[in-house]
Amino acid sequence: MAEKRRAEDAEPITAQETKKAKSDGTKQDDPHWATPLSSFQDFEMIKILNDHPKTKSVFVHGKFKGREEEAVVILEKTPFSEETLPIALSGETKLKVGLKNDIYGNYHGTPPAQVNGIKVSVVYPATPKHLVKYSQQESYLVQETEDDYKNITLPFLEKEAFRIQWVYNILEHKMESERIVYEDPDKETGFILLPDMKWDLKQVNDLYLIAIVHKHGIRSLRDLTAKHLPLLHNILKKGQQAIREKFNIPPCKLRIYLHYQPSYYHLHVHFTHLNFDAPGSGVERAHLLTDVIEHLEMMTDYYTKKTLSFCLRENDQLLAEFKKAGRVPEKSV
Ligand code: M7G
Repeated sequence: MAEKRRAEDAEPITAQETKKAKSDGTKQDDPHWATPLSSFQDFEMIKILNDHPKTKSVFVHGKFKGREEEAVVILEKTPFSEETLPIALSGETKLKVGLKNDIYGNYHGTPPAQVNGIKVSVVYPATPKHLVKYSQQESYLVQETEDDYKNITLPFLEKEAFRIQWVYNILEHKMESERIVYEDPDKETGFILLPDMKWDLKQVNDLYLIAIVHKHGIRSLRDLTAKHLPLLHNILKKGQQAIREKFNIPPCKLRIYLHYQPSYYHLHVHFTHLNFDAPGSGVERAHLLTDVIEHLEMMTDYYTKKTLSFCLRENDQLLAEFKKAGRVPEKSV
């Protein structure tokens, strides 16, 4: 079963299904999971994978009644916005007193539904790799040399990477085309800029967009050389411009970076609001695009040669490969 799932991950299966669904427009050609959900009526929780009180989010593993495939559901409370505050601070919000002492009071508030929404992300069908990705696990810092990349990481990625059909769907305008903020269609230096799945667009405080390059075959930071500089400059300049025009956020309020390791090995750049502590924006994973550009300007094979550090988690198969090669100390306490 595990083998079968892995093969499905590597082999994009949804392209034909999406095309089929488009060609005659009939619902029955869609896989059942292609239809958006309207509630969690048939959802059965199996397990809480992870829970973050600080970000007020929870990751849940579950199933839909009568369906074989499993799902990961992510629930997250959203930040307040200036526009909705007047509703939250109106007579429509009911208050129940918890404590009242002199000038101090604590209440449990129940605001009206329109300001009480939560952000919901669903991965369905979720593969075993998604369950690992979203589970709480111990992390270990790994230092990947040029040789480690060639001998451990690259062979692993070639057979095990997450499938990136969702990326091709965006690039081919099959999915999310109405969400595109900016597109440069050039095959070499072009990209699509659109809201990241993690952003609900309700407020700009947690703005999160991604730029996905049109060019295929650039897996990650490791593949970048000076020949990609026009592409990177283009993403930086036009991405900043588009965000200023559309969301009125100046470049000095944006954190623009690449992940290493990414989850999806088709080059993309993250644009987040500087005030937003986005997951994955720490020094062990985020590489500022401006730094990347400067390093490549100084040395074309900088990212081929550089030892790169990143965290791997306990159940991550890549960690097992590093351990097998004797490149991570066994449980260092
Ligand atoms: P990453 O660095 O490869 O991995 O970033 P991460 O998910 O571990 O950060 C990929 C980015 O693409 C993430 O920020 C995801 O939230 C985002 N993303 C993933 N999917 C499957 C989608 C999608 O279907 N649509 C959009 N718009 N964004 C996605």
